[in-house]
Amino acid sequence: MPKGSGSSCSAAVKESRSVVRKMLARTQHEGVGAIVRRSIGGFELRHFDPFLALDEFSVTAPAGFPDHPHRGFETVTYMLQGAVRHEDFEGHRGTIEAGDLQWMTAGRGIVHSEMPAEEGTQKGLQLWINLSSKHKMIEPRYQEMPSSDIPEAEEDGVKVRVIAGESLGAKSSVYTRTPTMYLDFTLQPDSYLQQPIPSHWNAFVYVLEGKGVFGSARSPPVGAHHLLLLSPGGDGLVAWNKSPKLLRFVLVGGQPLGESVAQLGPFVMNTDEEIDQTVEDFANFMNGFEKARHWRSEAAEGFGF
Ligand code: FJE
Ligand code: FE
Repeated sequence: MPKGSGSSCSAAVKESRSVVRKMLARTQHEGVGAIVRRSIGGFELRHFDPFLALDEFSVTAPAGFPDHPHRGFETVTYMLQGAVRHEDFEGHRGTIEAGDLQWMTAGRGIVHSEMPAEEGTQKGLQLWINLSSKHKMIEPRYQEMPSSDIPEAEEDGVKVRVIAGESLGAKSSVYTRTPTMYLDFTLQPDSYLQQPIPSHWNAFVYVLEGKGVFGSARSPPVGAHHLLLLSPGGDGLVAWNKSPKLLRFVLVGGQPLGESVAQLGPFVMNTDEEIDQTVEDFANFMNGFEKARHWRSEAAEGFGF
């Protein structure tokens, strides 16, 4: 166990969860010319309830994610570098810049484009969170937060940006329809962290930068682009930066839904029949996709689609 008790804000973890699976996210093509490192949602790990996908994306114009639909879940886009311009079929639009968050509840249907807004390479994380059967067809909703509105806390060489949930006394105002925590940690060399996690939640770490030791002081250091699935049980996570460089990782946890998952690309429902219905709704501009009939994004028009 780590030495010292920290200050009043840092809650002690009695028994850390351990790492039960480690996966390197390899690059693949997605959208149009975009590159993603998909860790959850790929062939090796279809889902990790309630999480459907985790993409570390990298896009340079003219590549991007032009007009496409979503139904039945939420997409959480957290920018690390550059900016992404989004437009949807209801006229909602904006730019997600480095450090900004877009929490999009697609619900019954969103059609949108997500394209580079700047020169150079735009990087970020996109997490897909499933919605329970009773929330899959809710009205679409956005929660958007510029970087300056994301709560931060710092203590003993550990900095956290709280995307969702609570850490080191800082709390996010994002409403998570499926109960979720999402924390962006930066650890100075020779620092360590204790973070409580609700005991029945599934939780994972994704390393962005540097090397970290997770779960047990004796476990081997893990570098960037690795996904670590944490064991069930325990009351949280202990992590160390034993390297001479900064360590940055996200810790994400969520309450499992325990429901069946039927997925066809960006449509995620509970049954094959509901997927068939969704394909029909999208093709016929019904049940939430009405506005898709006459809509093209400006980004797509620019390409002559
Ligand atoms: C897409 C399915 C998709 N990963 N990471 C089909 F999911 C997407 C898509 C994305 C995406 C977007 C961003 Cl900003 C980041 C992502 C998949 O948009 F474009 C198609 N055609
Ligand atoms: Fe999308």
